[in-house]
Amino acid sequence: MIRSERIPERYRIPLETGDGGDLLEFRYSHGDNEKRALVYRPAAAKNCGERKFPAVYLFHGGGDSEESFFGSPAKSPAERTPLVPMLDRMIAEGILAPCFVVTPTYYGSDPGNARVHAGDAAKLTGEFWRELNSSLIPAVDTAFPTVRDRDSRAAGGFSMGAEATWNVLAKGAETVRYYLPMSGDFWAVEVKGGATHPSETSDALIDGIKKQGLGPGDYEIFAATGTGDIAWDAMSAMVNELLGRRPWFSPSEDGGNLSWCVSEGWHAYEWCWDYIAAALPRFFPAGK
Ligand code: FER
Repeated sequence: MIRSERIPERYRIPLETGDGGDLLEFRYSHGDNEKRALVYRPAAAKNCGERKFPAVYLFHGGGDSEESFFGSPAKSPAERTPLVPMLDRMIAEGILAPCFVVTPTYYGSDPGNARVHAGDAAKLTGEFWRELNSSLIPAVDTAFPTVRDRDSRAAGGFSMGAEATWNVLAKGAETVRYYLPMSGDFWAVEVKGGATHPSETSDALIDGIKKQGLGPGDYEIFAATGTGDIAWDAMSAMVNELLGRRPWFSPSEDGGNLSWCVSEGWHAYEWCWDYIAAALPRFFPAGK
């Protein structure tokens, strides 16, 4: 177990305009849906010649939107979340490799679009890996200088976005090596099945991994939540079960593929900054 640490206050302070990355609006199609995502482009990716960068995909929580992780690009940096300043500073300080961070939505773009959550959103989070792999990743790789390789991609999410993340690993992991589920378990068996059916939930994840022909060296997970989080019971039961499922999962402390990071936090993006700051440099250390 890794004890989560709060981000330093300086990570919340925007860099001087022009020194950091940009927050861009990005449009792509998925079937009949015209979709919108936000994209953080690291400063190093402007006029970068042939250089290519890793990409991190982050999925929002139930009822939220593609703007939940970053805030609106229409607002001033001071009115947004700390995520852009934090990424800028971690990259500038040589902690994190310059990388793109993409925040899509698993909700459709139709006008009557209901932002359902919890059990109703699980139909969407269970399927989003298809859109990620067939539409979003190809669109990002076409529009931006990203490395076209699963070793240079991470997928993570908060709450129902964590549910979407576990589904990418279980069903569509050919595109992604690194996983960052935050405050959410895998609802393969039922809602909060990590608590009610930890063994069957773990079986579903491992069966999915096996079906894809992947081995334990092909994926790495940084799972995180807080002891005061509504996902604590379900996620801790599930992760503790997974930690004993050798060889498919084993603790990173033993050189394995699963890190379990615990804070004192609750169910809010405010605690995700800490988890993201801890996880991303493990996936994409500076100088790699
Ligand atoms: C969880 C606890 C809560 C979880 C999701 C939620 C996927 C989401 C609740 C909501 O959208 O209202 O363990 O895991």
